[in-house]
Amino acid sequence: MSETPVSNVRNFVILGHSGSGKTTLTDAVAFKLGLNDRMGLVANGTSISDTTEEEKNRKITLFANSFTAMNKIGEDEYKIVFTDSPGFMDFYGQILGAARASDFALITVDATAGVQIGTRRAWNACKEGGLASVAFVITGLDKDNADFNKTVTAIRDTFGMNCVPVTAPLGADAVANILDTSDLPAALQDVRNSLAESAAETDEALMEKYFEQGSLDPADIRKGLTTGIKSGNVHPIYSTCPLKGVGIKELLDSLCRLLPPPGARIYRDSKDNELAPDPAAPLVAQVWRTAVDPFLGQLSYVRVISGTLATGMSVQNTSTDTKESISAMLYVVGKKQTPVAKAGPGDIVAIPKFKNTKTGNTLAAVGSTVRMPDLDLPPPVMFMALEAKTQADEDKLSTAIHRLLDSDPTLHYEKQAETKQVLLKGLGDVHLDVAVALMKAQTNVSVTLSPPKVPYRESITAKGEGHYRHKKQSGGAGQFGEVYLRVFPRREDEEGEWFVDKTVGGSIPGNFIPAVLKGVEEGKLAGSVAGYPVQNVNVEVYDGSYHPVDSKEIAFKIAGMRAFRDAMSKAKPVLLEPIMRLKITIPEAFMGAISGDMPHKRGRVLGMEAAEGTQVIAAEAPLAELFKYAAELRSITGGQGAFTLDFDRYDIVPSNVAQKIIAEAAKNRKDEDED
Ligand SMILES: Nc1nc2c(ncn2[C@@H]2O[C@H](COP(=O)(O)OP(=O)(O)OP(=O)(O)O)[C@@H](O)[C@H]2O)c(=O)[nH]1
Ligand SMILES: [Mg+2]
Repeated sequence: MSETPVSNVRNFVILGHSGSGKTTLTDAVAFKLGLNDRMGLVANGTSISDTTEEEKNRKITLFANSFTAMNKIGEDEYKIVFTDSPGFMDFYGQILGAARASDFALITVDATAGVQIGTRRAWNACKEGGLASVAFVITGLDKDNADFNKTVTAIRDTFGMNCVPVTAPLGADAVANILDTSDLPAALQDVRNSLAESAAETDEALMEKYFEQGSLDPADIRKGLTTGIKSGNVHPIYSTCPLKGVGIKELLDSLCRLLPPPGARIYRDSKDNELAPDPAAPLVAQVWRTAVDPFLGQLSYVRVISGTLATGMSVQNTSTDTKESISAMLYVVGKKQTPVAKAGPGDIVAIPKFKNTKTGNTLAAVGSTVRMPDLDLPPPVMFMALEAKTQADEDKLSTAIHRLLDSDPTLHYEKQAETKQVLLKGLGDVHLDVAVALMKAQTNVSVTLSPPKVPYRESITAKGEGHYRHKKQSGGAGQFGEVYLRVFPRREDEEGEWFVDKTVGGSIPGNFIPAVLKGVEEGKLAGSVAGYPVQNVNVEVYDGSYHPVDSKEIAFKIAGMRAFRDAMSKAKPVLLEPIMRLKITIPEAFMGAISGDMPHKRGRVLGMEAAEGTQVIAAEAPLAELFKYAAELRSITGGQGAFTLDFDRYDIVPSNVAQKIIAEAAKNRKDEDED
């Protein structure tokens, strides 16, 4: 591929609701630009973007893929760098990575479905990700019930009147470029007028001209639109039928003419310094996705922001402060890999075999300390307990998990000390299912997922006194220790020691107090209601007795533990459970269903707020009821809902629920004893 000046590079990401035709558009663009001989199709598994088994089986995109090809317009050559992204919320991490790597976004809108929640989410991802230039692509215009005008109206109603069609359907199988078509049908004249108006609004001189002439010529309209698109004040709308390849060349040519090259989007480093899109500047590039290729192993997708990457050079990973070498750079199209010698601003290349580089890391010139801001990834909302199927799987589990986590920073892994379980956390049930499938494919490790145990706690609601006298006479040396103590509730924010020695007159000699403390600590860990750790208690040891010969540490430890358990049982003990805060974003129509569902989860709605056509419900509910919420929300809303989950506090488990947990714990203890 010839070297293209940065001003002729167009780098965009395709975002949108799931099933709105992003991948079909990607395939149509790739085919039009000559990346393959036949157009790939999602439906029959030949798409150039949905290439993994997981994607082919599910017929949805799970990973963002970038492609590079040339577009010729007359004598001019443009380099098109385009990235397909998933629509499914579980893979939002991929969407954010792709948005970071792109200069502008195309948001697909299906001509039969109109603006959907994924459309708004894509818009928000652009706003939050610093992508000012956004265009809409209407897809599926060949479908029954497709309605171009209605879809344009929906886009304008939602995202503003400055969304204006630049191409429009012309009969069944053609698209007209509104600016360039000389004999525009009367029905599209109005559309052209609104284009002229939008262009005029971007510049005072143009506005004056527009008022004087009553219109603007195409060159002026183009100039105005480019200014407006760059600043995010104008959003072009394109018409396409990706499946039939209609409107694709018109789209591409218009993107080359109207949309901004690298540099219009201003990238700043973590210290807020602007980075110049200059191939001669010091290198700054960011890894926005890590894949595991079956043949090449780890493959890092890198966007060059400033400077030039070249095969063979060394770079500094300024995030991990290590050096890496660029052994090769590739353009990947399905199984086909084309080596690339140089990559400049706006380019995206896949680099194999990095040693210490993960998604989000910055690559810079050796000796540099420049870092790009981290990706602002969503916290996990779905937790499952993970278990290796066999010992052989267990042995390789840690490798498998590391490989997985390195490639997907929205996946998390946690060894829960309290429940002794290993938790896999992610953005939804499909996310975790795919992770399990990837572990099998990448490392041949089989695991099962099951609902995790809840890390319950125990506490007390009243004062209680406890006593234990430990006396053991076995042959020669005996054991003796006696402890009196009281427990009382401790506030979450209380300061000062929770364990206090209030004995007087040496009833328990000072050197045995640490042993009593150890016993109480063990008692706290072991719990008294259902075997869960005790929190928020104060303990005062106030009396006891000892024996000059038989008293020893072990005796006071046992006495401390038993006295604590005795006191707990008299202090109205309770079981505590984690309460989570939810922020649920849904279309208005599901308000009733979602808020009505909360009481069934022992939860409650705390508030509601309208936000750009969607509703945000703030609620709280116990963690125990939320393990399947990602899947439930999807089934209630048909995939139109999203939520976040944050730990809020521990709260008392209602007694009817607690009974069951206590009975379950007693049964488990019995089973363990019998084993
Ligand atoms: N009739 C018709 N069908 C289309 C068109 N574009 C896409 N489709 C079909 O719609 C379905 C979904 O298309 P995709 O391209 O996979 O949609 P996507 O946005 O990539 O979906 P996700 O990756 O799941 O987010 C496929 O079966 C396509 O064949 C179109 O222009 N016309
Ligand atoms: Mg797709």
